[in-house]
Amino acid sequence: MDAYDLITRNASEVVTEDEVRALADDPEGKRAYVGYEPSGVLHIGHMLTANKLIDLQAAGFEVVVLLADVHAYLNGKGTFEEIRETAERMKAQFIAYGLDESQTEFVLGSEYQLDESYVLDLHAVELETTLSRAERAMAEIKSGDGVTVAQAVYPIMQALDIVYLDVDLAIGGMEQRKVHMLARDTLPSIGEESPTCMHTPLIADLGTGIGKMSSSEGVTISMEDSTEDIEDKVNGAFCPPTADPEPTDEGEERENPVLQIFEYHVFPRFERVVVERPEQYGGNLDYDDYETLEADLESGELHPADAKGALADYLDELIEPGRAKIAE
Ligand code: IYR
Repeated sequence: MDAYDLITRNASEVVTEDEVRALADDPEGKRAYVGYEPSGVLHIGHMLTANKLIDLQAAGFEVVVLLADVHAYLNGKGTFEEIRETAERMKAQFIAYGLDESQTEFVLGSEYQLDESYVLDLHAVELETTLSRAERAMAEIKSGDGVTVAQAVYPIMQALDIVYLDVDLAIGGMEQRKVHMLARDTLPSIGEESPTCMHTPLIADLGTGIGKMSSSEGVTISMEDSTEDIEDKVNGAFCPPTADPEPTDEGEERENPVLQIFEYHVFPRFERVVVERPEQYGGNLDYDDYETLEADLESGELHPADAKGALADYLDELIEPGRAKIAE
């Protein structure tokens, strides 16, 4: 796979393609980052952007993980002390998941976000940003009802992080896209370049395939899950024999979360995927790419129950090192 294909594989959106191509042409020394509000336990959404960071490391990028303690505080996630403690636990789980410690720079937001120059730049960008734009940027990120002033400051700080961490590429799930668009539009007003961004897909709710999987509602998978928890959750997942399920009777769009997890979590991390089956049901199936597995599910060659069994095993393998860290 060439560098551009590796850097952009499984991305939902690249802003812009030309800018990412320029980075891919000479990735050595280029810096990419993802920011996370610290939470005690990694869930499958964190793992998805982490997969992209692992791709970027393989392509030669330097990777920065921002443990966004001030952002979590502004979003009502607890006291500063609680959030900082959580950040340490989160870092250990990222390393257990596969981010190479010697190649990853972990930064706590409060290390630089309280500096005078940062705060003055923050106020300069505040002058250029309407409240309604900040509110729209936060729609998919904010917690709780209503929007606080703190939550309006949040996306502006996120934009400034790109400048202060000196990164060439900002990564986030699709829910971060409006914050990044705000950054592209407003950073030039303080003499900075519009940042290059890339967004990873959101996985649908495991049980229904509707909407996005969330840690606050529905079924999610996290590093805290036992092997049995993962088996139960995956066995209960929505998995029709197609990658493109019909909408519900109410017209809600649906995805196949089992296939999504194979595509975005399993194939990027394993060279081959073996679906074990007894000889009497045709014996094992062996895949080295996602597309063939999808085609087999659609044709009926691969039964959803067998696909789920294999998915639970591979997810368990991905989660095990983090689970062991949490238990320490
Ligand atoms: N908004 C992110 C957290 C975050 C991301 C970045 I990139 C930052 O520079 C700061 C915070 C979230 O929703 O978790």
